[in-house]
Amino acid sequence: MKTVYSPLHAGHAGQMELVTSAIVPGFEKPSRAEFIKARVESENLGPIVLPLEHDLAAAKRIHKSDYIDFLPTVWPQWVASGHEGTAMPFTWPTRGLRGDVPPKRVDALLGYYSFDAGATFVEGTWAAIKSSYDVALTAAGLVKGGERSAFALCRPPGHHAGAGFMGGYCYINNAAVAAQWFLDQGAKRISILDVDYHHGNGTQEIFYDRADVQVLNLHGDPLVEYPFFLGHADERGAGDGEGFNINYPMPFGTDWDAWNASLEDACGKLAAYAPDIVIVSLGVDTFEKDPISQFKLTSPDYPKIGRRIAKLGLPTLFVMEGGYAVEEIGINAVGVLTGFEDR
Ligand code: OKS
Ligand code: ZN
Repeated sequence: MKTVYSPLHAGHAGQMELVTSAIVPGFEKPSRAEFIKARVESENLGPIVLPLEHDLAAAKRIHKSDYIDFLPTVWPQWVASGHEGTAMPFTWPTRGLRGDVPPKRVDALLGYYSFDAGATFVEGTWAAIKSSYDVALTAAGLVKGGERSAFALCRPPGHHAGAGFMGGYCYINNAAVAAQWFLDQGAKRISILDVDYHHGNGTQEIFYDRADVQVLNLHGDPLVEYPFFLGHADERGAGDGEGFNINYPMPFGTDWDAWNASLEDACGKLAAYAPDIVIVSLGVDTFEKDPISQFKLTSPDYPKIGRRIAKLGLPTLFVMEGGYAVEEIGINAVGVLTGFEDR
């Protein structure tokens, strides 16, 4: 299969990250995409192509317009305000505060448009966000054009980004953009299968009341794992979307057998939905050695994921999400893709 990749991701570098009790170098760093790209090459997965540039209309089909317009202004506003370093939010309009009045300072606007401190900006961040969006839409175009599958090597990732907010390393929800784009191109139903370790709260929020996008999410139980405030099993969709959001929260220490049982159930529900296209939010932070995660999948498990998805027999777009064990991220991510190709 073809991989779509942009070198512009690399400008999103050197940012700092707030973790429990410290500020540390970001886990979501450029080497992630470079290790994956190197493995795509060494495994001869297929050609690596650059993205085509797209305007932001497809982003605004699922994101709020003011939120998308804000993103390119962050770094220029940050610098104009006399700041340097990493632009990071620090105040959020939670319960009891006004979430409807945008403040007039960039540091406050960062909080207005986010749910945590995990989506930070440096000079090259907007160009990276835009390139990741272009990568997703270009790969979607390959699938629409008749390819059985394509790999969008997106960085930064997207599944935590909601209609009007960023967070968790995510700004534009690449998988959600692609899903809406397929529908706008004439598809009737899309399934998004999110196998990242973390719940894709943004994807769930965006499609929660809709029947034309089925969202299936396998992840660490939000009672004890990020993003904490969404992803429980009783979240099944609302209104027209009732029954089309399916969550599989799992405990710390989940291994292949237990994880695979969830995947099997999800694939059954996906097949019953009979979508035109499957979008896989491909995170490999389920890996036993992932530095921020608590599942126990091993490298030989990843090709099995790909094989199971291939058995669905549907056009499939893989969109890169998380995974932070950079030494093995290429082996594991590309393992899913070679498994899909049954080799
Ligand atoms: C606190 C930790 C934030 C975890 C973000 C998780 C990102 C991810 N700094 N989502 O799939 O991998
Ligand atoms: Zn993740």
